[in-house]
Amino acid sequence: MKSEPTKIDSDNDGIPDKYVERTMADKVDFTFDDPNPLESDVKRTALKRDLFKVKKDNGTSYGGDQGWFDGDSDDYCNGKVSGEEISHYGCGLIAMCNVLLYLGIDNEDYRNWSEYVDKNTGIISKSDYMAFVKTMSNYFILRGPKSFLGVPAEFPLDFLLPGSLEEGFNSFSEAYDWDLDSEWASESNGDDVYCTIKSMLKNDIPVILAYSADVNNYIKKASGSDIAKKVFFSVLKHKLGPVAGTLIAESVPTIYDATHEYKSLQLYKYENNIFKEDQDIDSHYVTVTEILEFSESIQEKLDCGKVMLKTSSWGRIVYIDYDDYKDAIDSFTNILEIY
Ligand SMILES: [Ca+2]
Ligand SMILES: [Ca+2]
Repeated sequence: MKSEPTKIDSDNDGIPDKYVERTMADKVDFTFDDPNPLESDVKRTALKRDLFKVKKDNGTSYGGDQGWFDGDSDDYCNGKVSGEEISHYGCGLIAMCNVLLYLGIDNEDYRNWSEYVDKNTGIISKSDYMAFVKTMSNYFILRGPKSFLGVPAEFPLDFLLPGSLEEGFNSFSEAYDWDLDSEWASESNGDDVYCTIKSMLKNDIPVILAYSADVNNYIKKASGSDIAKKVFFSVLKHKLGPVAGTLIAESVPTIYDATHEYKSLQLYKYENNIFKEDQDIDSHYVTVTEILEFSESIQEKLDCGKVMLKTSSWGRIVYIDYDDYKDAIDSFTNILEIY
């Protein structure tokens, strides 16, 4: 293969053979010369169509934004939760609404409600999006403290506190005959989780990704206390009987390594042709829409890791360096596999 002067991107990796600022600024993904014009430096695995946009008064957002619910006087979750609480803790619900609305764009079988994304434009209005969130909030049950709406849903003792996200999704799937199942992915193998994200995107299903540092730190602390043991024991005894209950309750404090401090996760934005640090998160759900794998020379140019996950968070595009995420995977920091 020879670099063709008439073709601006010989290897089709989104990086022009020779970048010309005057004519190409708005037309190419990366605004520099391709360091390897005949060899792909970017591998993308993306949804068939990009995530839908939500039309607001001033422009559009990338998926939904929990911030819209701040100051909203409506009640959510069967009247138990305020709009303000959705704005603080509603990221899991928003991520689920993003997935449900996306699935229904091209497949009417997955569209069992009145609000949906316009198939031609890939746009939904903000008022329709918010009405959809209100309806869905009644199906994704809150358990325990209200903040659990906004944090990863699987507990180490998940038979006591089943995660409402996968429960909600599975009950929809069953009610509407969708033939889809969901469960939280492997807790120990970052490579498996990566393959799962990839195969879901190839199957055109957005991925709900959860990250939790502060919940882990909290439980680590609480699980070592006498009160926590008493509570765990009494619940387990009630569920399982005294013998099995005691055995499991005793093992709870060992699930958490007392010396391990769970850290927050750095998010990145792509701006002026480089990845820059954005906010970092302690506990959050985002919607993954694309995987970007970069060659070494591109990682240097863009100042990023080998694998960057493109996600929707607060209605914006932000990226996660998968190497940062991979090491943190456990019961709370996990992805919702839908298959
Ligand atoms: Ca190229
Ligand atoms: Ca190239």
